[in-house]
Amino acid sequence: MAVYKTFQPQDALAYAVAHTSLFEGLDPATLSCSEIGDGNLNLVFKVSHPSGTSAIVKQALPYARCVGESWPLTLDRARIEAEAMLIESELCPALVPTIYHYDAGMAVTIMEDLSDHVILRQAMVAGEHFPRLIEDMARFLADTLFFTSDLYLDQQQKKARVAQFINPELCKITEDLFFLDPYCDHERNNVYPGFETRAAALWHNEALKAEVAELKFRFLTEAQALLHGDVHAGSIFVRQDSTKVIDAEFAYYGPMGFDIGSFIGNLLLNFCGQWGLMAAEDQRNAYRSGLLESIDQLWSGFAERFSEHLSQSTRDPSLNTLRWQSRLLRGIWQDTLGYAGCELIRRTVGLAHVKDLDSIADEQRRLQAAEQALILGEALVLQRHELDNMADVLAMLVDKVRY
Ligand code: SR1
Ligand code: MG
Repeated sequence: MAVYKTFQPQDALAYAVAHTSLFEGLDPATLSCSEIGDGNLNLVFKVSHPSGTSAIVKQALPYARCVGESWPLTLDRARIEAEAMLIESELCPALVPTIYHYDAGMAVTIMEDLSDHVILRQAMVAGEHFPRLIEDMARFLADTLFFTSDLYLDQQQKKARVAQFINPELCKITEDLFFLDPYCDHERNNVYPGFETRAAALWHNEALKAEVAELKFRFLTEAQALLHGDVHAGSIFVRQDSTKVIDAEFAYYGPMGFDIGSFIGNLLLNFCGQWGLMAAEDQRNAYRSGLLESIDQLWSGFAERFSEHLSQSTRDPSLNTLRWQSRLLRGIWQDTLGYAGCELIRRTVGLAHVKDLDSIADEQRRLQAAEQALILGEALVLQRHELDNMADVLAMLVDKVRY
């Protein structure tokens, strides 16, 4: 196994030339490479030739990039990411970038360059719409969650997979950032000036903290399926006719509703952010209605496809009972709402913010949008057992949110 060293652009270029056939026959002097990463954890290099041939070289750093060397982080996340993406691409080949090569020792993955796509977060901040996104994400979630679970895998194979994806350090980040920090006066928190009193109200909301404890315990203990583990709007590339899910380094065996809820939470963060992002009221209302329709379609698309898998592909005869399967789906629904609520809260007052709120120029509007995110987050966590269907959720939402 190669000995790890942190890449400079010239190292990434030489590595891509040596480990893929993409640049064969091209003069290396005509290739260029630059570091283009703006994520929280890794280095991302783009190697390209003027003819258009290109690749991404992603390398994990031995620490969290957004904090620095004071936050050491395992390089094993590069292996986990590549192996999870390989499983996802077997299940949903069109929805994951092609992996050309990976090397656990160097913590490097070389993959398809998606420069003809844009990051969903940027596009949604700009109020753009992608017609394939919701159907593609419903499929990605239903297929990856069903086919990596005990519903489909042989029980020995499932247990080997759980071991393969033991991911303690990345899980610890989620356990802390989602379920601990926002509910106490943690030094990692990032609270807008003028929002301190509102944020502090979370620390003393005992009913909310009890529900968050329940959701955290499920995150810690429910090895239902191989999760992507970080399905936020920065982990999805979009084009009008294509969707690609990237960045699976948080993958582990956890509760299915975590992935679905993370994605819905990000649609709702954009919904809240549009209060301060889109100035024209009519246009804003139409865009926000579209987002709510998308959330509705996402859940119904997921539930329909997952139910088809349940009825057609459940392999364990003891799990093949309609009565229990509808109970399972009900549990996934309640988890989905709860984790969506946690995502709204942690992105508003925790360490890792989102541009949907942060880029609102008008300070008062930004605080109002943040307030909406907290109100919705709290309601989803607290009311997830009473909200029976998406119509109930949307009615609650319209009631609580400022138009
Ligand atoms: C220190 S990592 C902060 C966040 O970035 C990742 O994408 C995850 O969402 C994590 O919570
Ligand atoms: Mg990421």
